[in-house]
Amino acid sequence: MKSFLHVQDIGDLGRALAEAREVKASPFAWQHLGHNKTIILVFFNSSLRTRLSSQKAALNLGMNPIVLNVNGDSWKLETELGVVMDGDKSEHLREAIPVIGSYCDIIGVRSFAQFVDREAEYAETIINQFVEYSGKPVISLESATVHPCQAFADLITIDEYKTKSRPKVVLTWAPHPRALPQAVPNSFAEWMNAADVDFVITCPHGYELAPQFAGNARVEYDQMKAFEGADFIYAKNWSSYSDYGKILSMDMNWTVGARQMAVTDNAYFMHCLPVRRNMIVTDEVIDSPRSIVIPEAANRVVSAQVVMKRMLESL
Ligand code: AN0
Ligand code: CP
Repeated sequence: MKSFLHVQDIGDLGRALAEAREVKASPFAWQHLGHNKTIILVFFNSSLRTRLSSQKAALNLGMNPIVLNVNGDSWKLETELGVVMDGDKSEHLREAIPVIGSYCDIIGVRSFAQFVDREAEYAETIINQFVEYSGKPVISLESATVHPCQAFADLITIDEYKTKSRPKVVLTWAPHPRALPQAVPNSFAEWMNAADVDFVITCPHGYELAPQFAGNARVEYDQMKAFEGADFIYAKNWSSYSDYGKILSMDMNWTVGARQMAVTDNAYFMHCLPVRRNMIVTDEVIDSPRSIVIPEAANRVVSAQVVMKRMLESL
């Protein structure tokens, strides 16, 4: 695997889930693969789960992880080509990427959307420069439009908890005070569309995801209707794709609470975290026995480990 951004990069989902179960049952069985191998994790943005789970996955595989916090530890990096570098950025990605590549065997990159240029961000220009100029396999740790390690962990979690062969999975928008990227819902939609689930997206008008991610998923603008009979509720805020990066609603009726959960089929509640309580979800729902946000986060080690294992096997 040369890069991990999209669901197609992992190949057959049944096989990937079987491998996830093996990795989870025997996390240290592939320590030889990572012997004398190094992964560099480059963070342009904050993280708790991705940073720790990626390092843990690398350690489980016997690999040495190195974390670089751009904007904190390193020179500020220029990402635009052709600019006169007379500002606060001391180094360009064109040099930084091959240098990073020369120190490691795999690279992970976190680089959020900044809502400046939709076309450039949806072309994934930053992470694609890593793919092009590093010569090493590259993992998206949430790039401008996707968060595949999260979506894979979400699929693993749904596979573990489902009690029906084809569960109903609902992705619901929920309010948030700051403009957030579309990466998490984009990837979740992409992966659910590829999985054997009955997938519904519910959001206010104007929050429709980009067509390449929404695919043929059913879109329901009435949240209560969408929740009827659901087996999994996946909450997330995102900003508008059509009115790029804008907050169009702060309607607290969309906050997931007991009222909406009551019309589901005793659904499990999921969220990628970090979550703002009583904005996205009420305390009552996230603290209920049907909330699986912690095992979901724990599965981030498993998804990252399967991806790194595949990359090490193909070095
Ligand atoms: C980020 C986002 O919504 O993309 C990261 C989620 C994994 N969330 C925040 O910035 C709060
Ligand atoms: N879910 C997730 O990616 O969390 P972090 O932003 O803390 O890494």
